Amino acid sequence: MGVSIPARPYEFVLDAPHAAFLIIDMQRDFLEPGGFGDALGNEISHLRAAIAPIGTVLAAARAAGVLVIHTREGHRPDLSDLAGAKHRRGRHATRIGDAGPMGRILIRGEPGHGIIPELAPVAGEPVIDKPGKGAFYATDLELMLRARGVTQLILAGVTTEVCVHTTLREGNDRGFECLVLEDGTASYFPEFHQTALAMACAQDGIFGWVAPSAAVAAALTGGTQ
Ligand code: C5J
Repeated sequence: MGVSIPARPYEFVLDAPHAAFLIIDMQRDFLEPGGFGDALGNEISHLRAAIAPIGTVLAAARAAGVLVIHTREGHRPDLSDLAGAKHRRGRHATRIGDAGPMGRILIRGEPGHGIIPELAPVAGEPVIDKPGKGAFYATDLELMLRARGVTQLILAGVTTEVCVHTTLREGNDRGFECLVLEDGTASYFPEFHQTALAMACAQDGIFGWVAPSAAVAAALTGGTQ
C-alpha cells in the first residue's frame, strides 16, 4: 500500500511510514549572500530557488510524521578528518579551513557551516555531519535508517550534481528506493542540475525517480496531485 506520485520515469509509490526526507547541505556558506559560494563568484540565486520547494515538503513531512534528516558538509577544526586530496584540490587561494566571510570554510561550528534559518532543524531531527560528498560515507546515516525501518529516501538539497547525486548513488547501491525533488535540488550551474536529474532517472530509473515538490507534498498530506 502507498500513495502514487507522478514522477519520472514512472510513478513512485510512496510508503510514508518507511520513508525519510533527507535534506542535503542547505548550509549558509553555500546559499547566503556573503557566504563562501557567493565570495567565489557563484550565482547563489540558483541555489536559493530550492528553499521554498524544500520548505513545502519539509512542512508536509513533519505533519505526516515522516523522519526528517539534515546533513552538513564539513570538517573538524583540527582538519583531522579532511583527506589530503580533498584539501589540496582546487586552485583557489581560499581552501577548506581557511578564514572565509562566515568563519573558517566548511569547519563545524563556524557560522557558515550552519543550516540556513529557513530550513532549520527542529528538536528530534537528526543532523548528520559528513566529511565527504555522500551522506553515507563515514557517517552513521545507514545505521540510523535501518534502525528505523526506512526503505525509501526523498532527497533534496544542494548541489544536485555533487552531494545530492553522490548520496543518491550511495543510497541506491544500499537498496533504498530514492526519489529526487526536481525543484528542491539545485546547482550553481543550471545545466548541471538538469543533466543530473536526467541521469538520476535515465534508463527506466537507473538510480531512482524525479518528481516535483508539490506532488510529493500532496502525497505526504494524504492525496495525489
Ligand atoms: C555539495 C559541494 N554540498 N558542491 N558540496 O554539493 O562541494
